[in-house]
Amino acid sequence: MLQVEYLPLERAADYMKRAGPGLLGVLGFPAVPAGFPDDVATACVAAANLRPGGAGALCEIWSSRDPVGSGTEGDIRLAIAGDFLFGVLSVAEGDGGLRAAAGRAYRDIFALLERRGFPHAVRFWNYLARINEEEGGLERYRHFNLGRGDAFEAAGRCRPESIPAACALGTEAGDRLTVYFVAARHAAQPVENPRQVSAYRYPPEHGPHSPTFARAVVYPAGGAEMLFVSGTASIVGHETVHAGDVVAQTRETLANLGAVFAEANRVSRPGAFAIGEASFKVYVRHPEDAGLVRREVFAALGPGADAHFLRADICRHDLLVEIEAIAYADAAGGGPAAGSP
Ligand code: 3EB
Repeated sequence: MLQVEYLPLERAADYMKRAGPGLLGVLGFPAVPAGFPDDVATACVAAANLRPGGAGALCEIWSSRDPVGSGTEGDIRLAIAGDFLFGVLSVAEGDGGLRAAAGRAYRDIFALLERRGFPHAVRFWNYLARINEEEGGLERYRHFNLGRGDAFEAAGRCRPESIPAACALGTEAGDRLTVYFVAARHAAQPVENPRQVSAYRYPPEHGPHSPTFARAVVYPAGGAEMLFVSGTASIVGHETVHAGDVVAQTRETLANLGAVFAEANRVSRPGAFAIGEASFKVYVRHPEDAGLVRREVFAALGPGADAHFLRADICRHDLLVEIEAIAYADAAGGGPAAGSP
């Protein structure tokens, strides 16, 4: 079993001490606390924390109650615990450009997963600079899709049942491609959204290679399943809806999340995943929209929702907001208690 916690920087260092040897990885938006042990996989992602009234970073901390082994292979920092392999890679794009960098990154990751015996990709997070800028007549997100697609095809990973959950966001600085991921020993169950065309079947108007991700993935770990929900946006069918209206986009996104949770419960078991008990990262394109987005999110998910807000570019220029989620199955005992590593 994996746990994830989202904490402001000033609380993350404390949490890290309590997590002790069970720590797998730490992501900092945009910074991680000093003093992490060397064997913990970390990366900083240039996305500002939109916590109201507070500057400071948001830290995403992955831990496990299972014994953790860690290592480095090439550009990949990895940690293994129980059924799961957690990995982080952050590379300069280099002269070959984004398509080549994405292709290399994913080929290296897939080779690692096969070698280490965790062949099932569950969830990828992708962060790249200037995601909506054009290079050579093609948007950089679309270059990224080409490179990622090259690697999925080379690895024979394009069957719908082996496509992982994912997100792809634009960062504020640098020319680095940062990818972190969860892979597993056993196959996961992909979940699609009946309100949306599967992303891997988007028509060519959205780019020369469709994005390789499932709307969500359920990892079937006995009575302790986890649900990884991909970045979810204001898309119905395959088209953006409510261009220019951040409130309507947020509501549509929440409706899509509701549909994904319903579908996850249909493919696993009734009531397994409760949206109100999930954890969320909310990406907002324009920082001045953060207040409106917060209001909609807490109105829909409840005032106590575990939702964290970051400034990032979304992978279509007309999308203003994107939300991802993680949930634990509501098994006997209710999953891990908040704050206990
Ligand atoms: C969408 O639904 C919005 O390229 O990995 C969401 C989640 C989006 C993942 C990806 C893109 C990705 O198409 C964008």
